[in-house]
Parts: sequence; structure tokens; C-alpha cells
Amino acid sequence: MKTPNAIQVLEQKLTSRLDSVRQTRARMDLAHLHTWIGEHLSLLGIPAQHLDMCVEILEHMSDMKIIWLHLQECSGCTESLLRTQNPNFETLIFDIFRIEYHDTLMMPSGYQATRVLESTVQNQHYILLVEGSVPMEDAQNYLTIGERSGYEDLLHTAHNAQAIFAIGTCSSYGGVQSAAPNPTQSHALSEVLQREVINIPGCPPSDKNIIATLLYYYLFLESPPLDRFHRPLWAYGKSVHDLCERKGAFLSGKFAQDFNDEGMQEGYCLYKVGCKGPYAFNNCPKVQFNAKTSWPVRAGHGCIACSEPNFWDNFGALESPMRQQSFFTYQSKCMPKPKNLPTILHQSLRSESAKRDFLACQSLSKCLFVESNPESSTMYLYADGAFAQILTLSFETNPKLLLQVIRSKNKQGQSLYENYRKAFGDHTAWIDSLEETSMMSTNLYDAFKSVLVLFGVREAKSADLLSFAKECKFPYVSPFGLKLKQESIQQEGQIAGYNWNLNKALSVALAYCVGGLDVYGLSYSLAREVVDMFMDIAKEQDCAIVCEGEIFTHFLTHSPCKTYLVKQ
Ligand code: FSX
Ligand code: SF4
Ligand code: F3S
Repeated sequence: MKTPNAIQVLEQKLTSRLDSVRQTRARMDLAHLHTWIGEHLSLLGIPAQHLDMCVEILEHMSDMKIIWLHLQECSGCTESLLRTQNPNFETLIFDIFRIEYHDTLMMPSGYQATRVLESTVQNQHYILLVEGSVPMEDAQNYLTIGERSGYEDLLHTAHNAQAIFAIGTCSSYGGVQSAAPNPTQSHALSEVLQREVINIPGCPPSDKNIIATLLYYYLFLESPPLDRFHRPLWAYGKSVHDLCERKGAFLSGKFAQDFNDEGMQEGYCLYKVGCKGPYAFNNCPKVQFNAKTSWPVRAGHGCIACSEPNFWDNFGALESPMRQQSFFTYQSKCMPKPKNLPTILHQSLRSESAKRDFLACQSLSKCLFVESNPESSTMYLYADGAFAQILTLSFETNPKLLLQVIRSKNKQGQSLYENYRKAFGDHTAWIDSLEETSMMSTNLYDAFKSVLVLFGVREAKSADLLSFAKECKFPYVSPFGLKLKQESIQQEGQIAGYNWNLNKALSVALAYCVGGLDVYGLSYSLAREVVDMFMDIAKEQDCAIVCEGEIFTHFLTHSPCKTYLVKQ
């Protein structure tokens, strides 16, 4: 029997949900919200052909109640939701989302309010939305509501809730209050509750991210697919940078130098004045805020990565690019582990017989062997009893020729080249004086060296990049888009090979450096991307990976990856 595809699975789920709600629940007419529901389904990636079915499920869900708890926060999340339009907030709460209890918005107060809360909790047919972080331990009583602490209120309301949503970065990750030195010992919901929490971070999150995620839950009675920080992928799957309207300026090397210059008026990229869009995962450029009026970058300030865990501590100075000196603290926090990472083993197994002994000893029928050191870069795949060399690297390493390729690619490349010349003045004159002889290489380490030369380290040696990378204090990757591509010609019975296009990644790296990323951030990002590239192949091939070389031992054991790597 053929396995159903994603659309068929979705249809089956919706059909069975419809059957079930039809039997058990009353129906309310939502015909007037058809278009609005359709827009949200498209955000969620649910095809328009299911609109009628979805509307009917929602019509039967009008008895689902919501408790909205306020803990340590500024009420910005509520403010964000209040500004929703077409339909407005009032229509939403009367027709779909029946918010029974909400400290700041509800009419009743005192005993009347408590009675509403208690009867909703007893009735058990509700979901819990929490805004704000939870003060704990000695600081628990810093937040009291009536006679209970915030934590006690949370436990009380969470117990019978059908699902729990953390609204905003405070409840998702602790937010600003949990920034060092965290005087109120504030925690994220997921750190103090023993059950699944769906995080909708952002300080504040957009109305759309709150509403569409709730709609998804009402439709399926389950959480949407989540990322490793428990955020819905539909909203937090792409970086702010990748969706940003100023990305063209970034790739052309056009950066505002300060908040008053002409570049600011021309819509230049804000990386140099501190934008953290490349490190923040959120759909702000797409859904925006205040009834789709604007979003931070359009309003003229860089993204401060407000939807990331520990954003206040981890992202350095708000209005400077990522550089060693703009970075002050880093609080490592335990976050959920990503699934499906390959098993990683660090070994030196250069000869084929050593590899075979190892495979027999571990009872592995498939395995990837990667070696990267100053002498060579190789990758072998062992499958069906045989080894195949599946890495074919070949790239130019002469910095002068590399720049010529970038410059001649298109208008963007030309502009990037010119802005690079302005930013790296004297150094470009030195590159101009180099010979034009081609220097092709097949070793990653040679690429490391030429990248450093482009960024002003004239006497760079191939291992220097790893030394800079190790010193980097800023543990986020500036993505260059380095990827090994599977060879397109794949004959039957043959294992595919991998190749890469260094030039494309190099243009992006050049843009970051013109924008003010320093050599530490550059080196760290390049090294991490190389490691991730090999991990992706192991995932793709669904096998263990054996790595040899300093780049692996350091970056897999001493970096933030450590928390989620399986080592044997
Ligand atoms: Fe404020 Fe909400 Fe920030 Fe926190 O939003 S906007 S402090 S995420 O909990 O109220
Ligand atoms: Fe937009 Fe910021 Fe990326 Fe520049 S760095 S393109 S302003 S998100
Ligand atoms: Fe926050 Fe950045 Fe969006 S600051 S609101 S994640 S643009």
C-alpha cells in the first residue's frame, strides 16, 4: 500500500476532527470570518481547498475557553494582540477565542474574577496562555496574585489545561527579567513545568503568531511542528535576515554607518548599527506588527533578536555589529535537545583496514568517514561492504582571482566589491599587487587561509582560522550558506558524490565583513558551517559519522553543540 503524502495526512486528520466535533459540540456561525480564516490557513501552510472544513471545525470549537495568566512582564504581548485588525480583538474574543480570565482586560475583579478562574479550571475545557516569566526559589513571593504566588497560580491553572502556550519571550525563555544577574530568579515555563509548552516568543510576539498558532491547535488539538526551542516552525522557521526587505542592500555591501547618515534614508542594511537579524528566527518582516503597519527594521532600528533564548545577555551591544568588544556576557542555558543528530565518533582511522576493524567492532553497516587537516580533506562513505570517496573539492584560492569572480558575477557583486574596497582601503591595494596565477586546491584548509587573507590577515597560515574561531566569544553562526551539493549526475548503483561552490559563500562572508563582523566571528562561523555541512550529510545518509581533525574535536566538544551531541 502506498504511504499517504503530507496533504493526504492533513486531509485525514481534518476529516476525523470534523467527525468528532460534529458529534459532540454545538455550532456557531463563522461565515463572516471566512476570508480571515483563509489568510491564517495560508500562513500555516494549510491548502485553501480545506478552508470549508477548517471553518466548520472552528465553528464547533466555540466552547473552548482560554485562561490568560500574567506573571513577570510588561503586558506588551497583550498590547500586541489588542492591535489586531480585520477583524478586531473584540470580534475575536466574542466569536472564536473565549478568553474567560485575563488580569488586565477582564471587567470583574477581586472575588468575582477568582470565581471565574476557579469555575474555568474546574470545568477543564480550557487552554492556558501565560505571559511573563516565573520568579522562583527565594524570589517566589516577589510576584503574588491575591494569596498565591505566581508559581502557585501557574501550577494551579496548568494542572487541568488541555494545552499550555508561553506567550512572549519572558514565559518562553525567561526574557529580560532573567538577564544576569537575574535578581528575581526568573524562569521560563518549560523550566518549571513537567509538560509540553508551546513557545510563541518575541518581546512582544506579533498578533499573527499568537492567533494562527492558536487556530492550528483548535483545528488539530495538537501543537504545530516545532523547532528545537519549541517554537512553531511555520512562524520561526526562517531568520529575520532571510525575510528582510534590506537583504539586497546587505548583499551589495551597502550598510548604514550610523543612525543619521544618508544610507539610513536610502534603506541600507542595519548590520553595522547592530542588527541581529541573521541570528534571530522570526517572521516579523512578513507578518509585521500593529495591524501590519511596520516592524523594527522598517522603522529604522536593527533587530535585537528578541525571539531568541537569552537575547538580552547573549547578543552583545544593541547598536554595534557582532565584534569581540561589543560582547559582554554569555549565559549558557539548558535548552531542549534537537532530535535526529547523527552519532558522532572522534577517531583517527586513516587506513582502510583500520576503518574495517572499527566497523566490525561497532557492528556498523553504513558510516561516513571525514578527515580534515592541513594535509588533506577527504570523505568516504562505507555502505554495502564497500568504501567510496564522495568528496570532490576543487576551488580557486588566489585572493585576487576570487575577488574578480565576485565582482564580475552581477551588479550586486560589483557593488559589494566596490564597498569592500572602501572598507578595506590599503589592504585591497596590496591584493591588487598580487600575481594573477591560478592557485587551485582541493583542501578546506587552503580555503580557510585565503578567506583570512581577504579579510586583512596577510600572512595567514592555514590553521590560523581555527585559532581565531576558538577565541570567538560570540557563539552564534553568521550564516554564509556554505553547503556541499550532491552531484547531479547519479548513475544507478553508484553513490552520489558531493561538491561545493565556495564563491557564493565567499560573497556572503565578504558582505558580513564589510558590515563590521570581525575576524573572530568570521572564523567561528566558517568553521561551524564546515562542521554542520558534514553533519547534514550524515543525517541525509542516515548513518554515523567518524570525524578526524582539530576542527571537529574542538567545535563538537567545546562549543554550544556539546549540549546536544551524542558521543560514544
Ligand atoms: Fe513584555 Fe509580554 Fe516582552 Fe515579556 O511581551 S513585550 S516583557 S516578552 O511577556 O509583556
Ligand atoms: Fe535586514 Fe538586519 Fe539582515 Fe540587514 S542585517 S538585511 S537590516 S535583517
Ligand atoms: Fe524581535 Fe527582531 Fe522581530 S527584535 S520583533 S525578532 S525584528
